Formats: sequence, structure tokens, C-alpha cells
Amino acid sequence: MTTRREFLVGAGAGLLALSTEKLALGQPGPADGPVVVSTWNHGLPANLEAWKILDGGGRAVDAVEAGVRVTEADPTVSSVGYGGNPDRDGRVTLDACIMDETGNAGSVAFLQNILHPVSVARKVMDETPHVMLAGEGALRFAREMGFPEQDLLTPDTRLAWEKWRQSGEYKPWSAASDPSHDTISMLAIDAQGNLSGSCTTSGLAYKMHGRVGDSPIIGASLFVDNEVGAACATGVGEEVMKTVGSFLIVELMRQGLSPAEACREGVERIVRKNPGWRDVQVGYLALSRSGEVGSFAIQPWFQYAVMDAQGNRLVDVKARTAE
Ligand code: SD4
Repeated sequence: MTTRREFLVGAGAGLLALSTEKLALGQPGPADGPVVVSTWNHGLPANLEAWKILDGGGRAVDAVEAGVRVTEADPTVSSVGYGGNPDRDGRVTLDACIMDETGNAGSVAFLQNILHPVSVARKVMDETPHVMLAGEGALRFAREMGFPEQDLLTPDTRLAWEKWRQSGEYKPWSAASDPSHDTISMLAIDAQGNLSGSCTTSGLAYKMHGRVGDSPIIGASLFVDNEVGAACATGVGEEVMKTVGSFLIVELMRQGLSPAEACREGVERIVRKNPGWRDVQVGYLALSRSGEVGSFAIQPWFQYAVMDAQGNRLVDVKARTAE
């Protein structure tokens, strides 16, 4: 099969210019084949799971749900699902969302004791007339849908929380020297050229009880528009929410910016609004309808994982503080 790269190289400058022009009009051609991208290095095993569905001709929405479930179940990932850091009261509270190619979306916020919040978000999307359920109501719905309850605190996260409690310093946003953010957000294109995305997290470590971040907010942590592309976020959710980051990035792509340029502008919006921007981390990741991937972050330690027919690999992301 001819890849997009071979096609562009073989077609010469004229066609390249044409494809750039189409992009500028916000109408990129469809992707050559499936692509999945996700935040951080735990995106590698998550991508593999998503790829099983994409490679078999399945839907992107099924792939992004299956992919992040791997991270939710992994006790070594301290900011997602089982083994996620608790809030300052010692409770693991989860935020997650999912969005499909038709613009349908589902989300859960402040959900406790459920291993797979992304699948509850999927049920909210598929089985209810609503987009978002929170707290006790989300838990009741999860029970009704047959999700089992379990304690998500592990011996390791309990120990770390007890240690933190001794000082009890409440500074969850002071992320400049703390590369511990590791929410997973995932975007995918399937063989039909359809886009979907997901996001799931236990949020900032030792946050206030009841705090909800960007991760369940459609438009903040995640946005998908099948005509244009998709974007997602990781990092300090307050900054992402205040700038409606993922929606902003998709809209900038619609106006002709590449995914990387749009992610950079998403970061610039935070930099311009918040004089304390050097103390936070936010990483954006975007995927255009044509399969182009781009990313940009405030701090230099953000990485994303990308998988396509060429394989699964980790990419270091350019950062604003490194400029
Ligand atoms: C939040 N955005 O709750 C999440 C945290 C995160 O990498 O992404 N960590 O604000």
C-alpha cells in the first residue's frame, strides 16, 4: 500500500502545495490508515491494546476505550485508576470522558471505587440522554450498569499519602519540579477515517476533596471533530479548563494551523493569561483528520506515544520553557 509520505514525495511539489492549500481551507484529506496517539510513556501499552481493534477494522471509539483501560488497571501508574494518588482525604476520585466521530460524548466526574471510569463514561454516552454524571449519581449509575466496586488505593499509594500527610503541604499546582502528572488521553483514527478520543485520570495528587479537573470536561481535556481533527490534554487541569484548551486547538486546526502549531498556540494562551505559567505543566496532543500528529508542552518532560502501521514509538515533545 502506498503510504501518505510516499504519495506526497512521489507526487512532487505541485501536489504538496495542493495538499497544503487544502489544509489551509480546513479540509485535509482523510488519513491513509489507522493511527493512535496517547500521552506519556504508559501510552505505549495502551496504544497496543487500541491497535488490536484498529488493525482489525474496528471503530476508533472502541479502540480509545480499550486502550486507556490498560492504564486504568495498571497499579504502577500513579495518576490513573487503580493505584492513582488519592485526594488529601485519602480518597481516590476519578474523572474520565470519551467522544466519538459523530460528536457524541460521555463523561464522569468525582467517581469513586470503580476501576474503569472510561467505560462508565461510555455508558453515559450510549445509554443516557446526558453527557456528564458526577459523584454519587455517577456511582449509582455505574452500579446499575453492573460495574463492580473496589478499593483503588494500593499499599504504595496509601503509604505515599500517609507520608505526604505528615507535612500536608497543599500545593497541587506547583508542577515545575514535579514530573508526576501522568493522566492518559488518547486519540485515534480508524480504517474508515473516523476519529475518537478518551481521557481518564485520578487527577492531581492530594487535591481538595471534591476537586474536579479538566479530564471529564468536553472541550477542555478532549475534543473531537471528525471534519477537522482531535485534541487532548494532560497536566494542570485548571489551566486547561480556563482556556478550553482542546476545543481551542481543534478550532485552530479548522482555521488551517497544523496540529503542532495549534498545540503551541494552546500553550501560548496559558502563557499570556497566567504570570505563574512557569510553575505549571500542561501538554497538548493533536491529531488531524489526515493523520498528522502534533504536540507542545510548557515543561520539557512531556512525551507521547504514537502507533500506526510503522509501529509504536515514544516521541519527546518541545517545550515552552526550553525556548
Ligand atoms: C487534572 N489534567 O486532574 C489532570 C491531571 C493530569 O497529568 O493530567 N495529570 O488536572
